[in-house]
Amino acid sequence: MRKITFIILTLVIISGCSQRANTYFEKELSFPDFVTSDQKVKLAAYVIPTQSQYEWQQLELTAFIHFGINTFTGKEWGEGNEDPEQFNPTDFDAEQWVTTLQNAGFKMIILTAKHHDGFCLWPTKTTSYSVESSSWRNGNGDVVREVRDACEKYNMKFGVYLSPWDRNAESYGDSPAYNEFFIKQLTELLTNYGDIHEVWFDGANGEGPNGKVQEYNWLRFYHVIDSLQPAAVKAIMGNDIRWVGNETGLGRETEWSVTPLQPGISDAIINENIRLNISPTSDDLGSRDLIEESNTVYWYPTEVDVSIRPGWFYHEKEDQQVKTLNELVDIYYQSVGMNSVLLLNVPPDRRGRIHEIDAERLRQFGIYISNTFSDDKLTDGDVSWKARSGDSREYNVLPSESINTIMVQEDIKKGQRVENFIVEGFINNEWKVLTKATTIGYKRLLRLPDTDATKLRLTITGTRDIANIHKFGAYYAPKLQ
Ligand code: FUL
Repeated sequence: MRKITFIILTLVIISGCSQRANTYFEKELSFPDFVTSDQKVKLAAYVIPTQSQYEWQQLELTAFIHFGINTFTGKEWGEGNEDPEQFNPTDFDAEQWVTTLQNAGFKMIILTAKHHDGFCLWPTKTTSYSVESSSWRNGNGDVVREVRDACEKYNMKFGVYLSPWDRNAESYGDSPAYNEFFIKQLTELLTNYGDIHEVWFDGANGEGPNGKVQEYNWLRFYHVIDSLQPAAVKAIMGNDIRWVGNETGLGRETEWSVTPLQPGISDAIINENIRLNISPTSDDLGSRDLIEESNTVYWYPTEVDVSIRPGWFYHEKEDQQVKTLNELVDIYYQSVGMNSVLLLNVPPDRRGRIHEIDAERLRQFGIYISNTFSDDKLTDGDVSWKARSGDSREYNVLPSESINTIMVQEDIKKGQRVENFIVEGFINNEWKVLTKATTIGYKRLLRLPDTDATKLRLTITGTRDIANIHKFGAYYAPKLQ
């Protein structure tokens, strides 16, 4: 029966009746054998996010907190044999983390509950290598609890990073035993700390003490998350949120949220990624050519993870290397402005506080972004409209205002469709091309030289099906040094 429904949906879309029928494919679509290459591209335009993916995308700004034994040893990757006594923040203040980030516009915190060294920031029953064996709060502390409570208090979303790679666990490398151990840890985190909104799995993998490489049971890990926290998105080695492919804060100019790429969690997926010659770092993950070669496509949007400092963990020697406001703003344009969510890492120091330099930079960033984007210079950009290839719409700029930033959004609840577009400005009684770009997706930001255009015109020059333009905005972003 499901198969028949699916075939009917497919036929409705490729026959062109889809605009009336509201037919979409949530998260995943396997192409039936009978469709042509062009029809595949059209069908891909009907793949939409799940509710959790959609809510996640709207967060735009999310924060990573790398905190753990490395904070106290100066390392980036602990060996797993560091003395837990060393973990001893002197002025731990999770509320300071949450309020600092929230005031800067961040909507979620993802905490490294366990990094590769295996040291757990909560009193787990699975190992003694945790805060329980540290001198902090005489072994009675629980970082996960305090961060979770602070998030609750300030209405901030909360996620966990649980490193599958564990350099302390004895069972690591003994695959079934370690998978059980890992599932117990995951279960503790997903049962004892209220709502978890994102689970972040890094792909790093090493040999265990027995010299064997650990084989993770990803499907069971997924199952645990889906049953205990069905609204949580699974990131990176998870199949809801994709790694953008670098750690420098740079999204793609052309970023399709619909892609045949999936995280390499099984031989079948690994082989399909090889057949299509794709990985998270590929330039092209969603072009027409690639979709035509694909058997299945997924809504799998990108997250841009980058640290405010050179390292992921706090090191005093990097205090003067905190990213400048200018750099943070560039990162914002290259992540949120390129159809991604920004995951900015802000590592607390040995006191257990976000350092003053980082806090001040975040404050400046929050003010800059909110001042710029709360002041839309258009009178009529909020109207949604539908565009076929070649369709345009004109917008009015408020009198005597300069602009230098354009924002366009598609209604991704109806899929991602726009392949290219042009923005023109009406200057001295003439239309002049201001900028051209490819994809839009959830949000696209484009920078321009300052312009005094009195009207703007958006033309959708290419789209995979009727595009749903959700919002068009124009702003003035003050110059930075
Ligand atoms: C990487 C890890 O190896 C880094 O230490 C950091 O946690 C980063 C976010 O992911 O793969």
